[in-house]
Amino acid sequence: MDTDRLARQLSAVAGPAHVLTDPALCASYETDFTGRYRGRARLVVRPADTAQVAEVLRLCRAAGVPVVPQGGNTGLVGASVPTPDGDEVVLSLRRLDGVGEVDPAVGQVTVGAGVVLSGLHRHVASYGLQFGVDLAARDSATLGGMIATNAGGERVVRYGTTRANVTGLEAVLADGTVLDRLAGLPKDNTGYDLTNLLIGSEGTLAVVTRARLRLVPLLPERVTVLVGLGSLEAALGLVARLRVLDSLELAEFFMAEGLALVLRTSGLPAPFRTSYPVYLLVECAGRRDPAEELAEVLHAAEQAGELGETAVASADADRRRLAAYRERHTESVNAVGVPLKLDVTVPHGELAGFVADLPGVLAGRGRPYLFGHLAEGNLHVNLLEVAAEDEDAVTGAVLERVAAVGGSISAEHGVGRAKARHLHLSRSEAEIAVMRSVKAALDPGGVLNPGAVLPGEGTGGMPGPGR
Ligand code: 2HG
Ligand code: ZN
Repeated sequence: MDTDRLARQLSAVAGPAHVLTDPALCASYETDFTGRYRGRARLVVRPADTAQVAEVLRLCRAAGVPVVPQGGNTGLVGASVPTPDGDEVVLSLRRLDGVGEVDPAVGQVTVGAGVVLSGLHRHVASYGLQFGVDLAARDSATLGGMIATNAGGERVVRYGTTRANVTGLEAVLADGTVLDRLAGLPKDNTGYDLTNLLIGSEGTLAVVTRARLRLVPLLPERVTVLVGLGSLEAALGLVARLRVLDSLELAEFFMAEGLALVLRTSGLPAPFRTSYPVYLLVECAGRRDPAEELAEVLHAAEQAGELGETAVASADADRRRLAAYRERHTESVNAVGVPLKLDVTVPHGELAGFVADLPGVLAGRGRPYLFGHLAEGNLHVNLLEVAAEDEDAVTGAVLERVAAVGGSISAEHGVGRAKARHLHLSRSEAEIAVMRSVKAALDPGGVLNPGAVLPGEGTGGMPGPGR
C-alpha cells in the first residue's frame, strides 16, 4: 500500500494536522512507557470522533493496512505500539476526550475513549460519586485503554476490575461498523454480552470509542496505613484479617529491595526507623471514619506478634505520602534500567512458596523487584539486569512456574505481544480455538492489532526491546 496515498485519504477524514508521518512527531507513539517495546509506524492518525474512527478503519481495511489502537500508551505488554516493520497505522484515541453529564439517577456517565482517568475522577467527584477503578498511572491512562486491557489497579478488592465498572460501550469494528450499547440499562438480558466480549480484548476485536461507566458513592472518610512486616506469610495473614472490613479498599505490598530503590531514586525519607522484609499499604474508606475498625484489626494482629512498625494517615497529603512508597515502584525501576515485566496472579495459598522459590527459578538471571496487589494475589515481578539472551528463558521459567501452581500469566496488564506465545499456559487449546473463531468473525482481515493476544497472528512479530 502506498503510504502517501493512505495519508492523503486519512487527512481528508481527520484533517492534515492529525495525520503524522514525520518520524520526530511519531516517536512518542512508537515507544512504550518502559522503553522496552519500540516500533515504527507507517503513520499516526488522530481522529476526533466515532465517525472519523469508523472511516479511518474502513480505509485501512480496504488498503489491507494493520491498525494498532492506542490510548495513553501506558500499556506494559507491547500491545499499543507498532511493530518494527513500519507496516502499521497507529490509531490514537486521545482526541475522543469528551465527558458527558453524570446521571445521578442511575449513577452513570458516558465518556470518550481518550478521557484520562484522573480527569474522570475530578469530574464525577463534584456529584458525590467516584469511578471504582484507580491506578498509579491515573494521570496518563485513558479509559479506552483501561477498557481494552480490563485494567485492575488498586481497588479491585472492593470494586472489581474495569469490567465490573462498565455498563456499556460504543465500539467500531474493523470494517467501520459502529456497535452502540451505551444505554447503560441496569438489567438487560438480550443475547450475547458484546460489551464484555470487547472488554479486555486489547484492540484485537474492535476499537472502543465511548463507554458508559458505573459510578459508586464517593466515600469522604479515609484512612491509610503502612505496615512493616517480618514475612510475606505475615502480610497474607494480615490481609486475611482485613477482609472482614467492609471499608477495605486496597491491600498493596512491596518488599525491602523495592523500597530501597524507591528511596534512592525519589529522595523520599524512609518510612520507619527499621527496614522490614515486607510492607503492606492498606486503605479503608467509608461514610463514617473507618480508622477505629482498622485499628482494631491492627491491634489484634499486633497482639499476635505479627506486626512491625505502622504509620497511619488520614489527611489527604499524608495518605498520598504513604501511598507514594508503593506507587513509585514502577518509575523507580524504570529510572535505573529497562525492566522485564511479568504480571502474574498466584493463588494465595501458593504465594509465599512461589516467592521463596523465585531465586531458584531465576538462577541468577536478573535482579527481582516484587510488588503489587496482595489482596488479589497479583504480583508484579519486575526484573532488572536480565541479559538479552536470557529474557525468553527467564520469562518462560517464571510463567511456567505460575501455571504449575494454578496462577495466571497475566493478572491485569493483558497478553499483548509480549505474552501471546505463552497464552497456552493459562488458556486451554479449546479456549484458544474459540478465541480464534471470535477474532475471525469480527476481524476477518486480521487488521486489528495483529500479533496481540493470539499467538502466531499478524505480520510484524514483537516490537523490539528498547536497548
Ligand atoms: C502498578 O500496579 C501497575 O503499579 C504497574 O500495574 C506495575 O510496573 C509494574 O510492573
Ligand atoms: Zn498493578
